[in-house]
Amino acid sequence: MKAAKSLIMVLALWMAASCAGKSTEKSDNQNIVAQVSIIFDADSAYSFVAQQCAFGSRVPNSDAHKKCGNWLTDKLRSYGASVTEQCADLKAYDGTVLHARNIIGEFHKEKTERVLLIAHWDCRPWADNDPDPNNHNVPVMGANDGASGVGVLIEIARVISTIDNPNVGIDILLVDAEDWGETGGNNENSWALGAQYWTAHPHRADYRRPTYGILLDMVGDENAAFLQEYYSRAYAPTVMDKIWKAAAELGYSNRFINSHGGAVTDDHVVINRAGIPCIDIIDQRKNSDTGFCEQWHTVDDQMSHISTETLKAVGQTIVYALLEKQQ
Ligand code: AHN
Ligand code: ZN
Repeated sequence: MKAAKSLIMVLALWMAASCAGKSTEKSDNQNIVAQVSIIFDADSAYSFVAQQCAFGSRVPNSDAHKKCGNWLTDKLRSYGASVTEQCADLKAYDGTVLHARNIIGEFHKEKTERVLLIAHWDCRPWADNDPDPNNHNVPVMGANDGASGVGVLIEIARVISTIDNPNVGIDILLVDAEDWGETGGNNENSWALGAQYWTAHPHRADYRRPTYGILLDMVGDENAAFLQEYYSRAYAPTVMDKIWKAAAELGYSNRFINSHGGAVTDDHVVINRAGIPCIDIIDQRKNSDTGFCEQWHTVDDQMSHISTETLKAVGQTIVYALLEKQQ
């Protein structure tokens, strides 16, 4: 019953979004505001975060990593994406060879207008920001740092599977080997190895470059604060304005804050340098030493800090931005 009802809602929404001549863009978008809460199921997103954690820490070369990668691929396929697994042996800064796997799910390949949605699915091998030095070699669970963004994107994949003819095509890029980087110092290239590989080696020869990109990183914490990250503002101000405006229209200005954040070395920098304007929706804290939440790169990055409300704010904002009439 619930499924039938939400299908009708999606159809109504899609008709509203495509009947430009019959009503104003404004009322179409108000209609969408009313509907996104039904379409994006935050409990489902939460369960996708939990399911990744249930494999254990998804550190490259581990059994949990392999199993979770298989699960992500299967999930995207089950929602109708055309999935490519891009495998590569990547050398980390400490010499370790990472058997990395980028997972790309493409929806509606025929559409020329495309949006790229990105999250990293690997976990950091060391909780080197933990207050207890005994934990510095323990792998991070990454409920927030990794699994949260991926969970939101798998739920968005489920949403897309319910829509017949969206006005944009969506590419979901789950990048590997983001978090094996060198803390401190200036070894910027030690991070985001999977994204670096993908920009240097398109996953298929005739891959059409998307119009813009949105990276989700640490989007699940109960006290999340999405400040306007520096590189995102510099490279992709139009995308940033679109997303912050969408959040405001949905009533999420408490999470998507109109305030400038710091510069974060992350997958989006690599993607911007490859010519795709891309923002990073990332939880930044002005009053913390690291610039991130307290649990960042500690053994306490666990499901207990993940909030359905935060996942909902992020997921609904993105779905809204994808559905709204292009301006
Ligand atoms: C640095 O700490 C240099 N960048 C943060 C990128 C990151 C790590 N995101 C999640 N984990
Ligand atoms: Zn990290």
